[in-house]
Amino acid sequence: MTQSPGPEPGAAFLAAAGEALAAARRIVALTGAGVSAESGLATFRGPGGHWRQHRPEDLATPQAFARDPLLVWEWYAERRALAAAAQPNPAHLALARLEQARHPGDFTLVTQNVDGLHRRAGSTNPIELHGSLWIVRCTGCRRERRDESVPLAPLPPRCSACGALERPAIVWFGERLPEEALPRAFGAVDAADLMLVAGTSGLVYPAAGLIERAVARGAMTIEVNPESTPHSGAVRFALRGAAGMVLPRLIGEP
Ligand code: BV8
Ligand code: ZN
Repeated sequence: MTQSPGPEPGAAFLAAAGEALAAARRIVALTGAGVSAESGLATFRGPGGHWRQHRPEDLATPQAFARDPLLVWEWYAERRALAAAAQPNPAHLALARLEQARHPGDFTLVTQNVDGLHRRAGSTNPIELHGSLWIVRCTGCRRERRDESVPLAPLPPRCSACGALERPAIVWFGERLPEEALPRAFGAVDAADLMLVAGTSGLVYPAAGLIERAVARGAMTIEVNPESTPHSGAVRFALRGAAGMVLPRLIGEP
């Protein structure tokens, strides 16, 4: 266990983590809501986070949607509007540049975020474990379509093919992750010699299990977070700081 002592990682500690990153052959990165915080989007569990104002079971479960689809859609419509107005920040851009500097296949980005900011920053093929704000799925015929309109109208949307209610293609609590996403993510962790974890509390499973797997395999692990998490004691480098500040420096940008 190695941790930076202060509120920001010391230069030597950051440089050592940067050297480990530069020396890695295959990298997997896992991100959470914290990497979008500097774009102005709320996290879930922190101060001002979504779960400080709403109970997850009222908004992010299939039961909540069955009970009150309009309420759930209004919450997602608001988040779509905020995400559309937000811009990728230096953390997103650093991860996109890290991918560009590597051979295809030697870098995999796995995200729990649904806001689409990694793609907008230039990451080509992020594994979106919890789905996307920009895809809607029919609850009847299961057809999925990309819809980036803001505002989305009318609410709640209905399927033009079968007339059933559409829902956000987001993974709610108690739901299975998208087929392929989890095996792809675990495959990337198993192939990686370094895992970079940024902006996640590491509390939600199975995503958090990816961190545990990398640690168990003995991979080099770097966590970037202003706060400590349940994984901070297990990773090799726990870098305390904002992702938008730490990630660009970690990849060697001034
Ligand atoms: C399933 C919907 C099975 C979305 C979300 C094992 C143990 C215990 C429980 C479980 C377990 N396995 C499964 C469970 C149950 C449950 C779970 O994990 N519960 C936990 C909370 C106890 N998991 C599930 O239900 C999953 N499904 O297991 O299905 C199954 C099998 C067969 C058949 C059917 C089913 C589904 C999980 C998906 C949940 N969906 N929300 C939405 O609208 O977005 S979870 C929600 O949390 C978000 O999606 C988010 O992506 C995710 C993770 O949160 P974070 O991204 O980490 O955000 P958080 O606010 O927590 O933390 C932010 C961090 O950023 C903080 O650490 C902060 O310090 C840091 N930060 C702040 N600023 C910055 C920063 N870092 C860097 N820079 C900054 N500037
Ligand atoms: Zn349909």
